[in-house]
Amino acid sequence: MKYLFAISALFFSYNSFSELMFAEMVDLKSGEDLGVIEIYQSKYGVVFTPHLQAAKIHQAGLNGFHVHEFGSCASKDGILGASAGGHFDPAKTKKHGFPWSDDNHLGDLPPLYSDAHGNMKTPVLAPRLKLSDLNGRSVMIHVGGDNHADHPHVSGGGGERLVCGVIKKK
Ligand SMILES: [Cu+2]
Ligand SMILES: [Zn+2]
Repeated sequence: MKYLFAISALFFSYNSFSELMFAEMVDLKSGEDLGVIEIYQSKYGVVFTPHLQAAKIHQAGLNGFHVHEFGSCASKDGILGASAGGHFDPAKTKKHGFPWSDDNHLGDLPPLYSDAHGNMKTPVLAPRLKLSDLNGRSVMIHVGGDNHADHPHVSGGGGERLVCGVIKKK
């Protein structure tokens, strides 16, 4: 609820865009609300703007960030956030890579930057995505960075699922 005001303010600042989406992001371990990621279509692709305060995560630096296939953040088989499925991959490439290359998961995004206080505020751009791809999917933030390859570890070497939100229409 406390983010409603921020979302409305953002909506008005971006009102030249026909559509705005957002995800309310939850710490998968504690269930705590960490803020919103606001999502809009720019001329150059989809922009994800985080407004997150994740101090309890205590990790400055980059965190892997992806669109996952399903619009659920629930646990499954004892794994936090597993109901979100894998990285969104409509072309069935089964390959992890860069947000701007053509032969990998469409859901591969640039990582989100967190400062020493757990603030995530820096927007990222996904040039291949369209807003219409995102209805009913989720966004996931992982422990640690992302090397945008499947080597030496699959899916960019990202750690466990840390923060998740279902993408919704404003
Ligand atoms: Cu992910
Ligand atoms: Zn991927």
